[in-house]
Amino acid sequence: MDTSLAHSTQTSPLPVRRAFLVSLALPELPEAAVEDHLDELAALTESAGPEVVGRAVQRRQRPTATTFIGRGKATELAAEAAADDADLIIFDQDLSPSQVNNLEGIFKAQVLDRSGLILEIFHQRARSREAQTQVELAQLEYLLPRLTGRWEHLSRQAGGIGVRGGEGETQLESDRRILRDRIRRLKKDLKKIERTRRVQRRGRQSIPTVALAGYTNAGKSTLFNSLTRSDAYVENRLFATLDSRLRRGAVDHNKIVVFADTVGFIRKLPHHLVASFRSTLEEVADADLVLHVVDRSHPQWREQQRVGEQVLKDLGVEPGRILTVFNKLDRVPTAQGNGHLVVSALTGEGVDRLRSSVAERLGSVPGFPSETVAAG
Ligand SMILES: Nc1nc2c(ncn2[C@@H]2O[C@H](COP(=O)(O)OP(=O)(O)OP(=O)(O)O)[C@@H](O)[C@H]2O)c(=O)[nH]1
Ligand SMILES: [Mg+2]
Repeated sequence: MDTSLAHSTQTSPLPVRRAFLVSLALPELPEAAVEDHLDELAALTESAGPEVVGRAVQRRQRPTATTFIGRGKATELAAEAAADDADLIIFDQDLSPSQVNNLEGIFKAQVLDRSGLILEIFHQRARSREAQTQVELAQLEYLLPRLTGRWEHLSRQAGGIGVRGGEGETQLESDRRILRDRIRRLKKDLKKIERTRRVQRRGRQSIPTVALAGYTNAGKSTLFNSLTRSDAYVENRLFATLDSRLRRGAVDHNKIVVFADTVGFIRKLPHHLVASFRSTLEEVADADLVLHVVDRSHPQWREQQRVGEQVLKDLGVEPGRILTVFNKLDRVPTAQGNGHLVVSALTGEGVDRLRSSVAERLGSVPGFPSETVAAG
């Protein structure tokens, strides 16, 4: 079975995968929230490449241990998905390895859960060595408990290092050992990368850092470009940015700061990813000021703002270091800022006022320098 989810390109004419989305709605979740979350799952799916051809919701008191949504419902949805010609079934919740196995048996198609999908997107987007190492680590940690006899060629994939241990070590045991060795190696590599990053951070200690953080697709990179007059990658897809990117910019009276563009947040970010992206997220945790960018035009902006606030809290960023910025005001011109800063990163409206607010907030940071920075 081909498991690649990436968009087919001219050089590799793979057909676009056809995805059928399934969500289990527990009684406490309101109807509207279920649909909103499925909308987000659809956006995630399309960000990974596949086309969404159908979606279904199952309401239950609680999931079942074997098939998550119940065997009867699974059988019914398998027929629906087959009628839609779906070759990929994506669940909005996380599944246990045995649930995935059982569901693949019923659907006769690849089954992916929410964490698996997000990991796939990160895998596609990772460019720098740091991001690639972080994503591979998260993927392997996710894969380890899911190894069943199905991944029989792992030792060959690992390039022959997978010589079986001793007499009687099964293929599965040797595969697990290969994974564990690789995980150990990646963790060591990451430690090294983290150390380098810390040294670099210490080197620029005299210049305050302003990190842009917030929900994925909120417009962080667009705002970063506007603030630093640069050209970071912007795209209307989830998780366009994985690497933090640093650049100097002037905020007021030629006072300069380092702006940091960072990876986006999302509801229920897989914990393996959070753990392995620690060094990237340290850019946010250590910043003198965090601009929490919220897409005010998004129907779920309130929930996205809450998620952002929670992640920032988990990272140890105190409210006193956060400046909330409502973005995309060009799309909701009547929206009220309620005391927050409102901008349009796209048109540049409000960005000058934002610069002054940043300068004001940083006024008390020791050594806030006043240097001339070349424009352009
Ligand atoms: N209308 C409008 N669109 C905007 C604005 N700011 C950003 N966008 C669009 O929103 C989409 C996402 O922008 P990005 O800057 O890539 O968002 P991001 O927060 O960096 O996203 P990730 O890196 O994926 O987390 C792009 O299509 C932008 O053009 C804005 O002020 N108004
Ligand atoms: Mg971005």
